[in-house]
Amino acid sequence: MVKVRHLVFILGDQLSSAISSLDGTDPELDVVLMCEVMEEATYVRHHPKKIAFIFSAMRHFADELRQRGFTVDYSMLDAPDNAGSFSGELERAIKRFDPEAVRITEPGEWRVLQMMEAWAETLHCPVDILPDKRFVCSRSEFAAWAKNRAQLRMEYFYRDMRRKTGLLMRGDEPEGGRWNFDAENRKPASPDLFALKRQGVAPDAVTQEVLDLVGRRFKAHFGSLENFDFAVTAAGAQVLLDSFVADQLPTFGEQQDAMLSSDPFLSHSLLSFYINAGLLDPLDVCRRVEVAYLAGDVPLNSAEGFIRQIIGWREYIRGVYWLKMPDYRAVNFLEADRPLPDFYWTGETDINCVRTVVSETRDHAYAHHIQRLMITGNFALLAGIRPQAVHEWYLEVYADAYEWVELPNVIGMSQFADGGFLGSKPYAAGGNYIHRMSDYCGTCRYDVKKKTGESACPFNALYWDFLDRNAEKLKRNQRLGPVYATWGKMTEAQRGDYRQSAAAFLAKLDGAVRTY
Ligand code: FAD
Ligand code: DLZ
Ligand code: SF4
Repeated sequence: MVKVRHLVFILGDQLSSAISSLDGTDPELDVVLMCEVMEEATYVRHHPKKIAFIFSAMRHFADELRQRGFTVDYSMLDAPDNAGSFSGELERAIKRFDPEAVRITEPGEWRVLQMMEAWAETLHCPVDILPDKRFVCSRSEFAAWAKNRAQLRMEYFYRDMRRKTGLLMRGDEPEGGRWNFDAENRKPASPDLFALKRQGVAPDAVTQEVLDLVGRRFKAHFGSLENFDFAVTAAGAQVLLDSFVADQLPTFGEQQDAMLSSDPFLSHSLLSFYINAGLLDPLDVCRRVEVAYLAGDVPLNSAEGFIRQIIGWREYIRGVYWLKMPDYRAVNFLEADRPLPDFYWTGETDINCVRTVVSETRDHAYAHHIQRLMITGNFALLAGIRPQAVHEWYLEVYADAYEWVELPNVIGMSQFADGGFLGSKPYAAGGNYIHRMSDYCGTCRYDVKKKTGESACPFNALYWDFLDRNAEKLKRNQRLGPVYATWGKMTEAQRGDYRQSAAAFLAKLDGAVRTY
């Protein structure tokens, strides 16, 4: 048996040469462990593109470490002695290498942290769990910020992160005299928009081998493997970042909330996969965007809007996750209990907006923020779907989904299941909003202008029914005051029509179960 100093265990979303577990490592003394395991691929049935992306990026990262002189003990999924889980693979490696200690960077998921904290005892080997330095705000710093605040609000947290990083700051003042330029960022999509072709990366031999493996082993999972063009190395992701900054960032701000049937991506970056897995560093990405702004290549509303998503929302979401877990996963403020309709898996529905987003999700393992929030999320909220079923769907279907980022976005932001801890009001909207921000309604079998009845857009009656059903819990929310006032001014007959239309629609949904 070989005796090594540290066994450095690197997980599939820690693929960064600056990851804390590699700090101070010596290829002469330390061994790196990486493993593809069934438990991680199936604890929820991830989209095949996500599995392929992670496995291929892991294999490329292992090769890069080997080129730097490291011994990398890498278990492929199909290796005959693969134990199938992080714990099993670590146990086997400890037996082979007898390390003085295991070093690992803290994971993104509570579930995995629980495993890690048990390892020192169960595997009889010291385990050093190191902070993840890829975030601007550490878990303890966020906890200190949140302490003694009755309400958390992203906007104030974001300003602190601007001050801390110096991004888009002129001394103590925000660039342009305002912290937030969202007022300029709500333009609907125009169907004649000229879209620059989106760059992708053709699969190399390593990726092709992974695609064959994933195609064979994960056939039953929701999602298509066709046309896989993800970057799988840091260098590849950097090329995509550069092309986003040159081609899409200038219009990122104005198109941020828009949805267009002919273009699933618009001016979004499609960088979350790489940032979350470690191929791009979030702060480096923001600095790159700031440089483009300072060079006069992109307007401030785009640069600020983009940077806010990363050092504002992304950091805030992660802070809330670690602050509120493990209880956060089970919250259900609105007591929503309907099962997830089958069409979230099949796409077979005549609700055109939902059908479009589900089918784009199936094809790309991606949907942009407003699609996630205002189409599939909004529908689930209005229909009263159990938040934990919605959470599981989002964790399965998106290639950027890890529980630390997905869960607060779904449970808190989209389903209001935390009663307003993360956001100040539910993101609920009727068909008018979708009609204004997209071109989905023109080809829908429902009529967005009709309020009630069988041919009316279902979002319209569901919206009012949602507010009515949850009035006891929501009517004191200040931001909902005007809509409850409007509801109160309607005649009893109008309110009855809305209730009846919603009830008829919901009756059709009931009984829809997962069958894929
Ligand atoms: P862009 O629109 O180009 O934004 C730039 C970057 O900002 C993103 O790459 C991402 O890193 C960051 N960002 C933007 N909004 C958020 C946010 N709300 N939370 C965290 N980071 C953000 N994001 C995930 O990374 N994983 C998820 O599983 C996930 N699930 C979501 C579920 C719901 C219901 C909602 C409403 C949002 C979710 N988001 C999630 C946030 C956001 O939708 C995605 O980060 C974004 O769509 C990724 O696409 P993009 O890289 O093109 O983003
Ligand atoms: C998502 C994922 C998948 C599908 N497979 C693996 C794997 O086989 N090996 C691995 O190290 N990581 C994988 N991951 C990422 C982990 O699920 C992720 O590291 C944890 O959920 C912690 O965030
Ligand atoms: Fe969606 Fe209603 Fe528009 Fe149809 S009419 S696409 S259901 S918002």
